[in-house]
Amino acid sequence: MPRWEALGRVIVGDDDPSPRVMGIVNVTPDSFSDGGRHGDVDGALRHARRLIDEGADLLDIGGESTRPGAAALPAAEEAARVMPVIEALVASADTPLSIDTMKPAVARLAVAAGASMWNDVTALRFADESLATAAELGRAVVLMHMQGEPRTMQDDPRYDDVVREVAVFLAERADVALAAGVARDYIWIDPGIGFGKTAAHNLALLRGLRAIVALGWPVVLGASRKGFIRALDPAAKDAGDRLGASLALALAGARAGVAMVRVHDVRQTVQALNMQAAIAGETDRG
Ligand code: HH2
Repeated sequence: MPRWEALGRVIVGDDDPSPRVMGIVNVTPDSFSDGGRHGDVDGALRHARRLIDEGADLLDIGGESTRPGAAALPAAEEAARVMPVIEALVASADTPLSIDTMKPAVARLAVAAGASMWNDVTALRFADESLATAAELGRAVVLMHMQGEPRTMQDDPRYDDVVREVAVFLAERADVALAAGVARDYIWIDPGIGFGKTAAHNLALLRGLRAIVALGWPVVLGASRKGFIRALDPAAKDAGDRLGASLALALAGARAGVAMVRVHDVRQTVQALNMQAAIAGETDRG
């Protein structure tokens, strides 16, 4: 297993088998109710600080929604949303930051301001210069699987064997990143729950998660509040109603050996992971 430290914290490579918790901070106009750009930045900062207090090991800052049907956003506008938040957090907190963007220009600005990780849902396929930029930036990079593109990915996703196809894709993208000059210790993979997948595909991937972990790269699992939870609980129309399933998903990820879970509900996730670890006797935290 690789080893990765960010801002002096060991994120991968220590003895703790529990996954690290990545808290989600969305800086999109509709993500904080007070509206307006300034309100968004203040709201995002308040939210980020709360997630740090709740025990987030890393924060994932995103300015572009990847929800099915979401409109594309120019890089300058995306940067204008996320950069004030990143700059303020770098100046005031010592929690490592990840930039959730598919655009190399935004990743470049975020890393220059102090971000430790580039989380790219396109696995460095969005722009011709993505691979070279990741190598040049010399930071951790998350390579996520997605079938199709965000606008249309949920139209009719198809696989013969979703676990095998996602594993082959991720192994290939990790090799491509290595060949482009990204350091071995910086490569992360992510099965991309909900990205061009039906509920059955997502469940098959969760069942087969050990095969993704067995590829040997640290795995991020992002399943928190995802839409497929409605396949089990159609009444959970509101994403905030999906906490129970989100915790079950994080615990399943931990049992399969993922290195990080990307979640909205940091406090509850930390509590659930600590309890599972205490029961397993992995920790004296209990
Ligand atoms: N999911 C979303 C965004 N970024 N990154 C990784 N690595 N893995 C994921 O599963 C992942 C991700 C989903 O984004 P969106 O639907 O915009 O909502 P939110 O950011 O609130 O999760």
